[in-house]
Amino acid sequence: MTAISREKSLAHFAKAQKLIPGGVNSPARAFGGVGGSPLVIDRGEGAYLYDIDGNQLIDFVGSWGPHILGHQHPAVIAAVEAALKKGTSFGAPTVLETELAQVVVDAVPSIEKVRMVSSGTEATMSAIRVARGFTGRDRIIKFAGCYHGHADSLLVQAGSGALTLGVPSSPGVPKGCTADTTVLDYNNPQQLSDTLDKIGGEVAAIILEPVVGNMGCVPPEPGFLEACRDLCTKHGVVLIFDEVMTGFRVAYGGAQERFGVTPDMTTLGKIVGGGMPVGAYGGRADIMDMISPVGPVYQAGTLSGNPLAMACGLATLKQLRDESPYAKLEVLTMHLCDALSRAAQAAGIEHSVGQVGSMFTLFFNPERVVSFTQSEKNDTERFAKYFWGMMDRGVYLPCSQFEANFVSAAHSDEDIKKTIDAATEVLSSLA
Ligand code: HOZ
Repeated sequence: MTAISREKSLAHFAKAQKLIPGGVNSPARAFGGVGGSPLVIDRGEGAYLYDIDGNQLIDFVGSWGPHILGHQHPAVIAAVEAALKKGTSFGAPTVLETELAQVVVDAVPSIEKVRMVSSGTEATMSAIRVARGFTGRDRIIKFAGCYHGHADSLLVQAGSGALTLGVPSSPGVPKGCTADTTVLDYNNPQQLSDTLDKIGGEVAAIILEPVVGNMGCVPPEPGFLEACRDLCTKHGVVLIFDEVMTGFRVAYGGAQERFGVTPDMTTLGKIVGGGMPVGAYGGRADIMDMISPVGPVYQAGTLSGNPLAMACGLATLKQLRDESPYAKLEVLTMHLCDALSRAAQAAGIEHSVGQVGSMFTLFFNPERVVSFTQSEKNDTERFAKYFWGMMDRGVYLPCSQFEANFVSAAHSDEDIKKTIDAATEVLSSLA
């Protein structure tokens, strides 16, 4: 086995660092959690990425979630090409945005009306504003290790890049912006119940990732989502599922379909845009009708509902609806996770695996990770060695122990076999 060549990536990234803070437009991709510098990507095709040095890599990042169909799915490319020929942006209603809204409403149990925005951050930020407007209350509850984008009020004990880089609560966020944010432990219904008994009357919304993807893949414990639902109903609190990562991923209708728990509002991103910059938030019609111009809560955006982005998202969702790759993805991912676990066990490496559908994380942690408390025990040094070992064998993983891996419908049995062989070799070398 020889390490992949990285000369061109290294040279280009050195230039990028002089022009862009840290050389990246989003810190999670800076390789800060594993050391070294990122590969610079030239293109994606199906299950593979190709970097500017010409390396082919089996991709388990999928642009951090959107590419459930793999890169450049022909139906998606054709739809975007057709939209492109009509113009790139109008700042006016189009048929495409209503078509995508209809597909989303049909798919996601909680969504009766939906508003398109341009990112997951915008979706969560706006959903919180609407929940506050609807309830007339200010306080929100989030859970440690969940990441809901970088809006001020939500950047408190946040997961993803913030956790990887050790700044889960960011400087630059005024105290006033987080004074109304209460942070609790994920998967702890008793703590949530006790808290709401004390302050329930002040709380506008509880926001959570129904399966956490941003401290690695952490599933909800049985009963946790149901408890969130019941307690929100009891205290008149708006329950928001942040399904930016899980929407159209863990089931076509998201985690709420998979677990049978319906929130009041849902935020979407990633797959809903098929790889274009799209976020969306939706929910009960009486809550969504708080939004301007029907109601008084203001939210707007020049590129919201952008026709190229709508075409891309619409083609992706139609493909998922009509082909339904979910059962196959589940089997493939379970097979991969079982094999990774067996390889780690054979090498005597303490580990646990979190998996829901085609999202998973191999944790270098002796404990099952159910909340932020256990995730702090991850052996991040061992993860970094694993990451680079896999990279040198042509497998591209998320560059942080605190992120989820994604399997796509483009991954073949052969890709999964190659990944298992690579992992078996790397893990035995880390014993
Ligand atoms: N929030 C994304 C992962 N959890 C990171 C996006 C990026 O860096 O591209």
